[in-house]
Amino acid sequence: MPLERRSWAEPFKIKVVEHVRITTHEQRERAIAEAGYNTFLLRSRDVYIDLLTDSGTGAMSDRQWSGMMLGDEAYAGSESFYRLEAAVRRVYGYTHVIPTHQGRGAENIISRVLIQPGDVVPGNMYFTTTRLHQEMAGARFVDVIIDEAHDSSSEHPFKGDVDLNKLERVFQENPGRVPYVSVAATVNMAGGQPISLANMRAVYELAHRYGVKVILDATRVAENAWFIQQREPGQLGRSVAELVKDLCAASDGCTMSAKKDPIANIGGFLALNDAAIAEAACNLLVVFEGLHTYGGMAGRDMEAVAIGIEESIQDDHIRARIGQVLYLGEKLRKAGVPIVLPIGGHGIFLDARAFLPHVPQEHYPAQALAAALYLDAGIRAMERGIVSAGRDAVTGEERKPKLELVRLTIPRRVYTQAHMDVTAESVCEVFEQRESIRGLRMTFEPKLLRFFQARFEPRQ
Ligand code: PM9
Repeated sequence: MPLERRSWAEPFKIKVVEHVRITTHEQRERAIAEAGYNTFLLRSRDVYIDLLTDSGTGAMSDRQWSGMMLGDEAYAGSESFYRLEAAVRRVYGYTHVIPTHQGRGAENIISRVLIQPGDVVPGNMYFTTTRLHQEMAGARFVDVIIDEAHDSSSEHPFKGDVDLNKLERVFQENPGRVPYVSVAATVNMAGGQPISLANMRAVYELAHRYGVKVILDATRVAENAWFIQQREPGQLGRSVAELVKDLCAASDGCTMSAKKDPIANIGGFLALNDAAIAEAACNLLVVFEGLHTYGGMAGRDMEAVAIGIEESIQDDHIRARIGQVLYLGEKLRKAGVPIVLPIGGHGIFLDARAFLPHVPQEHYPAQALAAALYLDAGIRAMERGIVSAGRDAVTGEERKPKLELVRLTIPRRVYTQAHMDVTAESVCEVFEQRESIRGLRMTFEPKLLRFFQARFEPRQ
Protein backbone atom coordinates (compact mmCIF):
# COMPACT_ATOMS: atom_id res chain seq x y z
CA MET A 1 0.00 0.00 0.00
CA PRO A 2 1.45 3.47 -0.81
CA LEU A 3 2.59 5.23 2.34
CA GLU A 4 0.11 8.11 2.05
CA ARG A 5 -2.81 5.64 2.09
CA ARG A 6 -1.70 4.11 5.43
CA SER A 7 -2.95 5.34 8.83
CA TRP A 8 -0.86 7.88 10.70
CA ALA A 9 -0.33 8.12 14.46
CA GLU A 10 0.82 10.90 16.74
CA PRO A 11 4.64 11.26 16.87
CA PHE A 12 4.63 11.02 20.70
CA LYS A 13 3.52 8.78 23.53
CA ILE A 14 1.79 9.87 26.74
CA LYS A 15 3.89 10.15 29.92
CA VAL A 16 1.59 12.06 32.28
CA VAL A 17 -2.20 12.18 32.41
CA GLU A 18 -4.70 14.54 34.03
CA HIS A 19 -8.05 13.11 35.13
CA VAL A 20 -11.24 14.73 33.94
CA ARG A 21 -14.68 14.63 35.56
CA ILE A 22 -17.80 13.40 33.85
CA THR A 23 -20.79 15.40 35.06
CA THR A 24 -24.54 14.68 35.03
CA HIS A 25 -27.06 16.61 32.95
CA GLU A 26 -28.42 18.26 36.13
CA GLN A 27 -24.93 19.38 37.18
CA ARG A 28 -24.33 20.86 33.72
CA GLU A 29 -27.69 22.63 33.74
CA ARG A 30 -26.77 24.32 37.01
CA ALA A 31 -23.22 25.12 35.85
CA ILE A 32 -24.20 26.78 32.55
CA ALA A 33 -26.96 28.82 34.25
CA GLU A 34 -24.48 29.99 36.90
CA ALA A 35 -22.06 30.87 34.04
CA GLY A 36 -24.72 33.10 32.44
CA TYR A 37 -24.75 30.81 29.36
CA ASN A 38 -21.21 31.93 28.55
CA THR A 39 -18.73 29.05 28.24
CA PHE A 40 -15.89 31.42 29.26
CA LEU A 41 -17.50 31.64 32.70
CA LEU A 42 -17.69 27.89 33.36
CA ARG A 43 -15.33 26.38 35.92
CA SER A 44 -12.99 23.92 34.20
CA ARG A 45 -13.87 21.23 36.79
CA ASP A 46 -17.34 21.18 35.23
CA VAL A 47 -15.97 20.55 31.72
CA TYR A 48 -15.41 17.06 30.28
CA ILE A 49 -13.69 17.82 26.95
CA ASP A 50 -12.35 21.37 26.83
CA LEU A 51 -12.40 22.74 23.28
CA LEU A 52 -12.74 26.38 24.31
CA THR A 53 -9.36 27.30 22.92
CA ASP A 54 -5.98 26.04 21.76
CA SER A 55 -4.36 28.94 23.62
CA GLY A 56 -2.03 27.94 26.44
CA THR A 57 -3.84 24.59 26.69
CA GLY A 58 -1.35 22.42 24.80
CA ALA A 59 0.60 19.56 26.38
CA MET A 60 4.24 20.56 26.74
CA SER A 61 6.88 17.98 25.88
CA ASP A 62 9.34 16.42 28.33
CA ARG A 63 11.99 18.63 26.72
CA GLN A 64 9.94 21.75 27.42
CA TRP A 65 9.35 20.70 31.04
CA SER A 66 13.04 19.97 31.55
CA GLY A 67 13.86 23.33 29.97
CA MET A 68 11.74 24.96 32.65
CA MET A 69 14.18 23.73 35.30
CA LEU A 70 16.94 25.55 33.45
CA GLY A 71 15.08 28.89 33.49
CA ASP A 72 17.39 31.75 34.40
CA GLU A 73 15.28 34.00 36.61
CA ALA A 74 17.71 36.94 36.62
CA TYR A 75 15.80 40.21 36.36
CA ALA A 76 18.20 41.48 33.72
CA GLY A 77 20.18 39.65 31.06
CA SER A 78 18.57 36.23 31.61
CA GLU A 79 20.26 33.42 29.66
CA SER A 80 16.76 32.14 28.90
CA PHE A 81 16.03 35.34 26.96
CA TYR A 82 19.10 34.81 24.80
CA ARG A 83 18.01 31.25 24.05
CA LEU A 84 14.56 32.54 23.09
CA GLU A 85 16.10 35.27 20.94
CA ALA A 86 18.27 32.72 19.13
CA ALA A 87 15.28 30.42 18.47
CA VAL A 88 13.17 33.27 17.06
CA ARG A 89 16.02 34.44 14.82
CA ARG A 90 16.72 30.92 13.61
CA VAL A 91 13.12 29.83 12.96
CA TYR A 92 11.36 33.04 11.91
CA GLY A 93 14.35 35.06 10.71
CA TYR A 94 13.66 38.46 12.36
CA THR A 95 16.50 40.50 13.84
CA HIS A 96 15.05 42.07 17.00
CA VAL A 97 13.15 39.97 19.53
CA ILE A 98 11.02 41.62 22.21
CA PRO A 99 9.38 39.25 24.73
CA THR A 100 5.85 39.90 26.01
CA HIS A 101 3.55 38.12 28.47
CA GLN A 102 1.33 36.88 25.61
CA GLY A 103 0.16 37.86 22.12
CA ARG A 104 -1.95 40.86 23.08
CA GLY A 105 1.02 42.36 24.94
CA ALA A 106 2.89 42.45 21.62
CA GLU A 107 -0.22 43.84 19.86
CA ASN A 108 -0.46 46.66 22.39
CA ILE A 109 3.19 47.65 21.92
CA ILE A 110 3.27 47.55 18.10
CA SER A 111 -0.07 49.41 17.84
CA ARG A 112 1.17 52.19 20.13
CA VAL A 113 4.50 52.46 18.31
CA LEU A 114 3.24 52.52 14.71
CA ILE A 115 -0.29 54.00 14.83
CA GLN A 116 -1.21 57.70 14.95
CA PRO A 117 -4.82 58.74 15.76
CA GLY A 118 -6.83 58.83 12.51
CA ASP A 119 -4.80 56.09 10.82
CA VAL A 120 -6.28 53.15 8.91
CA VAL A 121 -5.06 49.56 9.35
CA PRO A 122 -6.13 47.06 6.66
CA GLY A 123 -6.02 43.36 7.43
CA ASN A 124 -7.22 39.89 6.42
CA MET A 125 -10.26 39.86 8.72
CA TYR A 126 -10.31 41.20 12.24
CA PHE A 127 -9.14 39.38 15.31
CA THR A 128 -10.73 40.48 18.59
CA THR A 129 -7.68 41.58 20.60
CA THR A 130 -5.67 42.73 17.56
CA ARG A 131 -8.38 45.09 16.31
CA LEU A 132 -9.10 46.43 19.79
CA HIS A 133 -5.46 47.43 20.30
CA GLN A 134 -5.42 49.08 16.87
CA GLU A 135 -8.60 51.00 17.76
CA MET A 136 -7.33 51.98 21.19
CA ALA A 137 -4.24 53.44 19.50
CA GLY A 138 -6.59 55.56 17.32
CA ALA A 139 -6.83 53.54 14.10
CA ARG A 140 -9.80 52.23 12.11
CA PHE A 141 -9.51 48.61 10.97
CA VAL A 142 -10.56 47.84 7.37
CA ASP A 143 -11.20 44.23 6.33
CA VAL A 144 -9.47 43.47 2.99
CA ILE A 145 -9.77 39.69 3.00
CA ILE A 146 -11.17 37.99 -0.14
CA ASP A 147 -14.99 37.71 -0.22
CA GLU A 148 -14.85 33.90 -0.10
CA ALA A 149 -13.60 34.11 3.51
CA HIS A 150 -17.02 35.36 4.62
CA ASP A 151 -18.80 32.42 2.96
CA SER A 152 -18.71 29.31 5.18
CA SER A 153 -19.41 26.99 2.23
CA SER A 154 -16.76 28.31 -0.20
CA GLU A 155 -14.02 25.70 -0.62
CA HIS A 156 -11.37 28.20 -1.74
CA PRO A 157 -8.04 26.67 -0.61
CA PHE A 158 -6.66 29.98 0.68
CA LYS A 159 -9.54 31.82 2.30
CA GLY A 160 -7.01 33.84 4.29
CA ASP A 161 -5.79 35.63 1.14
CA VAL A 162 -5.90 39.41 0.93
CA ASP A 163 -7.91 40.94 -1.93
CA LEU A 164 -5.15 43.05 -3.53
CA ASN A 165 -7.66 45.41 -5.17
CA LYS A 166 -9.33 46.13 -1.85
CA LEU A 167 -5.90 46.68 -0.27
CA GLU A 168 -4.70 49.05 -2.99
CA ARG A 169 -7.94 51.05 -2.69
CA VAL A 170 -7.23 51.54 1.04
CA PHE A 171 -3.72 52.81 0.20
CA GLN A 172 -5.06 55.18 -2.48
CA GLU A 173 -7.92 56.54 -0.39
CA ASN A 174 -5.78 57.09 2.72
CA PRO A 175 -2.40 58.44 1.54
CA GLY A 176 0.08 58.68 4.39
CA ARG A 177 -2.47 57.26 6.85
CA VAL A 178 -1.75 53.54 6.60
CA PRO A 179 1.08 52.62 9.01
CA TYR A 180 1.00 48.90 8.28
CA VAL A 181 -0.98 45.99 6.90
CA SER A 182 -2.04 43.50 9.57
CA VAL A 183 -1.79 40.01 8.06
CA ALA A 184 -2.71 36.88 9.97
CA ALA A 185 -1.54 33.34 9.23
CA THR A 186 -3.85 31.45 9.66
CA VAL A 187 -7.04 33.55 9.90
CA ASN A 188 -8.75 32.61 13.15
CA MET A 189 -12.18 34.24 12.69
CA ALA A 190 -12.53 32.83 9.16
CA GLY A 191 -12.17 29.29 10.51
CA GLY A 192 -8.40 28.81 10.76
CA GLN A 193 -7.98 29.48 7.04
CA PRO A 194 -4.51 29.92 5.50
CA ILE A 195 -3.00 32.66 3.35
CA SER A 196 -0.99 31.46 0.34
CA LEU A 197 2.70 32.24 0.08
CA ALA A 198 2.11 33.89 -3.30
CA ASN A 199 -0.50 36.21 -1.79
CA MET A 200 1.67 37.02 1.22
CA ARG A 201 4.50 38.01 -1.12
CA ALA A 202 2.15 40.05 -3.31
CA VAL A 203 0.85 41.93 -0.24
CA TYR A 204 4.42 42.70 0.83
CA GLU A 205 5.37 43.91 -2.64
CA LEU A 206 2.26 46.10 -2.98
CA ALA A 207 2.56 47.53 0.52
CA HIS A 208 6.21 48.39 0.03
CA ARG A 209 5.38 50.12 -3.25
CA TYR A 210 3.20 52.46 -1.17
CA GLY A 211 5.82 52.72 1.61
CA VAL A 212 3.66 50.70 4.01
CA LYS A 213 4.95 48.02 6.38
CA VAL A 214 3.53 44.50 6.81
CA ILE A 215 3.13 43.07 10.31
CA LEU A 216 2.38 39.37 10.44
CA ASP A 217 0.30 37.76 13.17
CA ALA A 218 2.46 34.63 13.37
CA THR A 219 0.44 32.95 16.12
CA ARG A 220 -0.38 29.92 13.92
CA VAL A 221 2.18 30.43 11.13
CA ALA A 222 3.46 26.84 11.25
CA GLU A 223 -0.08 25.55 10.68
CA ASN A 224 -0.42 27.98 7.78
CA ALA A 225 2.86 26.67 6.33
CA TRP A 226 1.47 23.12 6.39
CA PHE A 227 -1.51 24.16 4.25
CA ILE A 228 0.85 25.86 1.79
CA GLN A 229 2.88 22.66 1.56
CA GLN A 230 -0.27 20.63 0.94
CA ARG A 231 -2.22 22.96 -1.34
CA GLU A 232 -0.09 25.58 -3.08
CA PRO A 233 1.23 24.71 -6.53
CA GLY A 234 5.01 24.32 -6.47
CA GLN A 235 5.33 24.08 -2.69
CA LEU A 236 4.80 20.34 -2.15
CA GLY A 237 7.95 18.72 -0.85
CA ARG A 238 9.21 21.84 0.91
CA SER A 239 9.41 21.61 4.69
CA VAL A 240 7.16 23.48 7.11
CA ALA A 241 10.32 25.08 8.51
CA GLU A 242 11.29 26.49 5.10
CA LEU A 243 7.79 27.76 4.43
CA VAL A 244 7.56 29.44 7.85
CA LYS A 245 10.78 31.30 7.03
CA ASP A 246 9.39 32.33 3.63
CA LEU A 247 6.15 33.66 5.11
CA CYS A 248 8.02 35.69 7.73
CA ALA A 249 10.43 37.01 5.09
CA ALA A 250 7.43 38.65 3.39
CA SER A 251 6.83 40.88 6.43
CA ASP A 252 8.61 43.56 8.44
CA GLY A 253 7.86 42.02 11.78
CA CYS A 254 5.45 39.84 13.68
CA THR A 255 3.40 39.53 16.81
CA MET A 256 3.24 36.08 18.36
CA SER A 257 1.09 34.42 20.97
CA ALA A 258 3.45 31.61 22.01
CA LYS A 259 0.44 29.89 23.61
CA LYS A 260 -0.59 28.43 20.23
CA ASP A 261 1.95 27.18 17.64
CA PRO A 262 4.85 27.06 20.17
CA ILE A 263 2.78 25.04 22.69
CA ALA A 264 3.67 27.06 25.79
CA ASN A 265 1.19 27.72 28.58
CA ILE A 266 2.01 31.44 28.56
CA GLY A 267 4.21 33.83 26.59
CA GLY A 268 4.62 35.78 23.40
CA PHE A 269 6.85 38.20 21.57
CA LEU A 270 7.14 40.98 19.07
CA ALA A 271 9.85 40.53 16.44
CA LEU A 272 11.07 43.24 14.08
CA ASN A 273 13.70 43.96 11.49
CA ASP A 274 13.84 47.75 11.88
CA ALA A 275 16.21 48.86 14.66
CA ALA A 276 14.50 52.23 15.30
CA ILE A 277 11.04 50.67 15.66
CA ALA A 278 12.47 47.96 17.90
CA GLU A 279 14.08 50.60 20.10
CA ALA A 280 10.76 52.46 20.48
CA ALA A 281 9.01 49.16 21.25
CA CYS A 282 11.60 48.23 23.89
CA ASN A 283 11.09 51.59 25.52
CA LEU A 284 7.31 51.09 25.78
CA LEU A 285 7.90 47.51 26.91
CA VAL A 286 9.32 48.62 30.26
CA VAL A 287 6.08 50.55 30.88
CA PHE A 288 3.59 47.78 30.04
CA GLU A 289 5.37 44.41 30.19
CA GLY A 290 8.79 44.45 31.87
CA LEU A 291 12.48 44.78 31.04
CA HIS A 292 13.40 43.84 27.45
CA THR A 293 15.06 40.58 28.58
CA TYR A 294 11.88 39.13 30.10
CA GLY A 295 8.90 41.26 28.98
CA GLY A 296 6.41 39.73 31.40
CA MET A 297 7.62 36.14 31.17
CA ALA A 298 9.51 34.14 33.79
CA GLY A 299 12.85 32.72 32.63
CA ARG A 300 11.34 29.22 32.70
CA ASP A 301 8.54 30.32 30.38
CA MET A 302 11.06 31.72 27.89
CA GLU A 303 12.79 28.32 27.92
CA ALA A 304 9.50 26.53 27.23
CA VAL A 305 8.73 28.91 24.37
CA ALA A 306 12.22 28.57 22.85
CA ILE A 307 11.98 24.76 22.82
CA GLY A 308 8.33 24.80 21.71
CA ILE A 309 9.20 26.99 18.71
CA GLU A 310 11.58 24.31 17.44
CA GLU A 311 9.00 21.55 18.02
CA SER A 312 6.24 23.52 16.30
CA ILE A 313 7.91 23.44 12.88
CA GLN A 314 8.46 19.68 12.70
CA ASP A 315 6.47 18.25 9.79
CA ASP A 316 5.39 15.12 11.67
CA HIS A 317 4.05 17.23 14.54
CA ILE A 318 1.97 19.47 12.26
CA ARG A 319 0.75 16.51 10.20
CA ALA A 320 -0.66 14.87 13.34
CA ARG A 321 -1.98 18.15 14.77
CA ILE A 322 -3.92 19.14 11.68
CA GLY A 323 -4.73 15.49 10.98
CA GLN A 324 -6.65 15.33 14.24
CA VAL A 325 -8.64 18.47 13.38
CA LEU A 326 -9.38 16.95 9.97
CA TYR A 327 -10.50 13.68 11.59
CA LEU A 328 -13.14 15.45 13.67
CA GLY A 329 -14.17 17.71 10.79
CA GLU A 330 -14.64 14.84 8.34
CA LYS A 331 -16.88 13.00 10.81
CA LEU A 332 -19.11 16.05 11.17
CA ARG A 333 -19.12 16.84 7.46
CA LYS A 334 -20.12 13.28 6.59
CA ALA A 335 -22.93 13.47 9.17
CA GLY A 336 -24.32 16.54 7.38
CA VAL A 337 -23.48 19.00 10.19
CA PRO A 338 -22.90 22.48 8.71
CA ILE A 339 -19.24 23.46 9.28
CA VAL A 340 -16.87 25.97 7.74
CA LEU A 341 -15.10 24.49 4.72
CA PRO A 342 -12.35 23.74 3.95
CA ILE A 343 -11.54 22.35 7.39
CA GLY A 344 -9.10 24.75 9.05
CA GLY A 345 -5.97 24.44 11.14
CA HIS A 346 -6.87 24.73 14.80
CA GLY A 347 -10.50 23.73 15.09
CA ILE A 348 -13.83 22.91 13.58
CA PHE A 349 -16.19 25.84 13.20
CA LEU A 350 -19.91 25.02 13.29
CA ASP A 351 -22.02 27.29 11.10
CA ALA A 352 -24.65 28.42 13.62
CA ARG A 353 -26.72 30.24 10.96
CA ALA A 354 -27.26 26.99 9.08
CA PHE A 355 -27.48 24.92 12.28
CA LEU A 356 -30.15 27.15 13.89
CA PRO A 357 -31.93 28.95 11.02
CA HIS A 358 -34.87 29.69 13.35
CA VAL A 359 -32.72 31.82 15.72
CA PRO A 360 -32.14 35.39 14.44
CA GLN A 361 -28.61 36.79 14.79
CA GLU A 362 -29.77 39.32 17.44
CA HIS A 363 -30.68 36.34 19.62
CA TYR A 364 -27.06 35.12 19.56
CA PRO A 365 -27.42 31.73 17.83
CA ALA A 366 -23.75 30.74 18.17
CA GLN A 367 -23.75 31.60 21.87
CA ALA A 368 -26.92 29.53 22.33
CA LEU A 369 -25.44 26.63 20.36
CA ALA A 370 -22.23 26.61 22.46
CA ALA A 371 -24.38 26.47 25.63
CA ALA A 372 -26.53 23.63 24.19
CA LEU A 373 -23.43 21.66 23.26
CA TYR A 374 -22.07 21.99 26.78
CA LEU A 375 -25.39 20.81 28.20
CA ASP A 376 -25.41 17.67 26.05
CA ALA A 377 -22.12 16.09 27.15
CA GLY A 378 -19.94 18.65 28.91
CA ILE A 379 -17.99 19.70 25.81
CA ARG A 380 -16.90 23.33 25.97
CA ALA A 381 -16.71 25.33 22.73
CA MET A 382 -16.55 29.09 22.00
CA GLU A 383 -18.83 31.60 20.26
CA ARG A 384 -17.26 33.33 17.24
CA GLY A 385 -20.08 35.45 15.88
CA ILE A 386 -22.02 38.59 16.77
CA VAL A 387 -21.02 38.49 20.45
CA SER A 388 -17.29 38.25 19.61
CA ALA A 389 -17.62 40.98 16.96
CA GLY A 390 -18.80 43.51 19.59
CA ARG A 391 -19.89 47.06 18.78
CA ASP A 392 -18.67 49.54 16.19
CA ALA A 393 -16.16 51.85 17.88
CA VAL A 394 -17.80 54.97 16.33
CA THR A 395 -21.55 54.27 16.07
CA GLY A 396 -21.88 51.91 19.06
CA GLU A 397 -24.08 49.64 16.91
CA GLU A 398 -23.68 45.86 17.19
CA ARG A 399 -21.48 44.56 14.37
CA LYS A 400 -23.22 41.77 12.47
CA PRO A 401 -20.60 39.47 10.94
CA LYS A 402 -21.63 37.20 8.09
CA LEU A 403 -19.98 34.31 9.90
CA GLU A 404 -21.90 33.21 13.00
CA LEU A 405 -19.78 30.34 14.28
CA VAL A 406 -19.11 28.02 17.19
CA ARG A 407 -15.49 26.96 17.42
CA LEU A 408 -14.49 23.49 18.61
CA THR A 409 -10.83 24.25 19.17
CA ILE A 410 -8.38 21.38 19.45
CA PRO A 411 -5.55 21.86 21.96
CA ARG A 412 -2.20 20.51 20.77
CA ARG A 413 -1.16 17.00 21.90
CA VAL A 414 -3.91 16.85 24.55
CA TYR A 415 -6.83 14.72 23.37
CA THR A 416 -7.06 11.33 21.63
CA GLN A 417 -9.09 10.29 18.61
CA ALA A 418 -11.56 8.76 21.10
CA HIS A 419 -12.19 12.25 22.49
CA MET A 420 -12.86 13.36 18.91
CA ASP A 421 -15.37 10.50 18.47
CA VAL A 422 -17.21 11.51 21.65
CA THR A 423 -17.23 15.12 20.49
CA ALA A 424 -18.61 14.23 17.06
CA GLU A 425 -21.37 12.12 18.64
CA SER A 426 -22.39 14.97 20.93
CA VAL A 427 -22.48 17.51 18.09
CA CYS A 428 -24.61 15.10 16.01
CA GLU A 429 -26.99 14.60 18.94
CA VAL A 430 -27.40 18.36 19.36
CA PHE A 431 -27.89 18.69 15.60
CA GLU A 432 -30.77 16.20 15.75
CA GLN A 433 -32.40 18.25 18.51
CA ARG A 434 -31.62 21.63 16.94
CA GLU A 435 -35.23 22.77 16.65
CA SER A 436 -35.59 22.80 20.44
CA ILE A 437 -32.68 25.27 20.89
CA ARG A 438 -33.81 28.83 21.64
CA GLY A 439 -31.91 32.09 21.43
CA LEU A 440 -30.51 34.15 24.31
CA ARG A 441 -30.88 37.66 25.71
CA MET A 442 -27.78 39.49 26.93
CA THR A 443 -28.19 40.54 30.56
CA PHE A 444 -24.69 41.95 31.16
CA GLU A 445 -22.48 43.51 28.52
CA PRO A 446 -18.89 44.51 29.33
CA LYS A 447 -17.57 47.49 27.38
CA LEU A 448 -14.43 45.84 25.94
CA LEU A 449 -14.08 42.35 24.39
CA ARG A 450 -17.56 41.57 25.65
CA PHE A 451 -17.51 37.88 24.67
CA PHE A 452 -15.16 37.03 27.53
CA GLN A 453 -17.43 38.14 30.37
CA ALA A 454 -20.95 38.80 28.99
CA ARG A 455 -23.91 37.07 30.66
CA PHE A 456 -27.10 35.80 29.03
CA GLU A 457 -30.46 34.22 29.82
CA PRO A 458 -32.62 31.96 27.62
CA ARG A 459 -35.43 33.61 25.65
CA GLN A 460 -38.92 32.24 26.30
N1 PM9 B 1 -6.43 33.72 20.47
C1 PM9 B 1 -8.04 32.03 20.82
O1 PM9 B 1 -8.69 31.33 21.60
C2 PM9 B 1 -7.16 33.31 22.83
C3 PM9 B 1 -7.99 34.49 23.20
S1 PM9 B 1 -9.67 34.30 22.80
C4 PM9 B 1 -10.08 35.64 22.03
O2 PM9 B 1 -8.09 31.89 19.59
C5 PM9 B 1 -4.53 35.52 17.19
C6 PM9 B 1 -4.71 35.06 15.79
C7 PM9 B 1 -5.09 34.83 18.25
C8 PM9 B 1 -4.92 35.31 19.58
C9 PM9 B 1 -5.54 34.68 20.66
C10 PM9 B 1 -4.14 36.48 19.77
C11 PM9 B 1 -3.92 37.02 21.14
C12 PM9 B 1 -3.62 37.12 18.69
N2 PM9 B 1 -3.82 36.64 17.45
O3 PM9 B 1 -4.34 35.36 23.74
O4 PM9 B 1 -3.05 37.43 23.98
O5 PM9 B 1 -5.79 33.72 17.99
O6 PM9 B 1 -1.85 35.30 23.72
O7 PM9 B 1 -3.02 36.23 21.82
C13 PM9 B 1 -7.17 33.05 21.36
P1 PM9 B 1 -3.07 36.07 23.40
